[in-house]
Amino acid sequence: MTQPCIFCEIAAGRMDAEIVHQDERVVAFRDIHPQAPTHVLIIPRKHIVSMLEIGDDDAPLIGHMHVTAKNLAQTLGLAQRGYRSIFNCGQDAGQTVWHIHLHLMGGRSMGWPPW
Ligand code: D5M
Repeated sequence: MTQPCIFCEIAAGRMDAEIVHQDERVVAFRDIHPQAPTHVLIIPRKHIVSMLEIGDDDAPLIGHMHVTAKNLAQTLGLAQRGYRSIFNCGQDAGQTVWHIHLHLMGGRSMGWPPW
């Protein structure tokens, strides 16, 4: 039997997560392995395996994820110094969970490029 998608389980409320925002299209919760003082994942309720799978119809959803990141950056106190938002797509980018998620990170200075 195939394993259920853990992010679908969180979105459905069947798996615990520290949720910081949810609406009809997205859920945002704290990353269990934070890479910054504030590290939140914003996921769509719709199961999309990777950013390679999005289509034109998903453009409003992806836009809503970015607006949600901006709103959360403001409410979580990241607006003044800034934040980073990242989609990891595929193996070389380090994607490990196969349900798209926008990382929102802030609370420390970050380097570039991200090796
Ligand atoms: O990032 C996947 C991220 O997902 C990684 O930073 C850990 C996080 N993660 C994995 N499982 C959970 C649960 N159950 N709650 C919260 N955060 C989780 P990627 O871009 O795929 O490398």
